[in-house]
Amino acid sequence: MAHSHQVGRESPRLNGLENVPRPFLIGVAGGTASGKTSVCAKIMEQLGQAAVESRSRQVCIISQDAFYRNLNPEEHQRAIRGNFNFDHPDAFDTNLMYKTMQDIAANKTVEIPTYDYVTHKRACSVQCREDTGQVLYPADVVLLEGILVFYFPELRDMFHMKLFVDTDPDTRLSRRVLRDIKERGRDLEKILHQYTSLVKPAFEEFCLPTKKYADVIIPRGADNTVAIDLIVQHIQELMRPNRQNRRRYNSESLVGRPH
Ligand code: UZR
Ligand code: MG
Repeated sequence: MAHSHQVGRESPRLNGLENVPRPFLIGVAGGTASGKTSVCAKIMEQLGQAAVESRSRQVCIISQDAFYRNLNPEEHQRAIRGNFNFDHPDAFDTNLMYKTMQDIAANKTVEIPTYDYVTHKRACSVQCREDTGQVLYPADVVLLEGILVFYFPELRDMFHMKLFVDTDPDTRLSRRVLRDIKERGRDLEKILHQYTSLVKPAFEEFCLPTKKYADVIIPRGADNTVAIDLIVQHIQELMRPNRQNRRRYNSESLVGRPH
């Protein structure tokens, strides 16, 4: 991947208040159906009530699933049979994901592709101007959630806060079964085959080892209201105007903007 100069660069620690950037980038990783999306939704909901001046109150969530790459015909056939490994790092368009996150970090407006789990296809190419893609305007806080958001070093190093949602595997499998039947048009046999042959081994090989990069590990996912409250309070505290250490922030920081 390009921009290799970024490899190995430590992201700012939580107590690095002297440089609170805008947007504040939060990575949320964890196994399939661990509750990443729900944790992000709760953080977003609670930050909406932040004591931040209303014009600058903006939080958005991006899913790594939006960056699944387009498959060739042979891969697509395998996907239909449930034999394509969507839990492997190679399943993603990492360059597009990284480029998009860099643009977001530079406060540019970006287009996020829409992915369709039923057809295993991107519903909208990045170039297309149809309504299916999501246009993302510069925001104060951007959450990127996905199974492998801490796997790629260049991406991992961009986050100012890293969360790992750590939910019991049995709970995840049962949620996954229900969700795949209801929302992703799968049958039980295929789901279980895919889970044992691809999803679980890939989780253990690629996702679980990235837990060590997390700043905060959230047991039980979205049920853990105490952890979510603490994280939200911390983000609010970092971004609150008129804080004692505000003078230490640079002019581009979130709290340093005129209001
Ligand atoms: P979350 N996935 C699909 O089921 N179909 C696709 O076309 C693309 C991805 C699944 C993928 C992974 N695995 O486990 C999951 N499979 O989406 C990640 N098989 O999504 O983090 O919401 O569980
Ligand atoms: Mg999800």
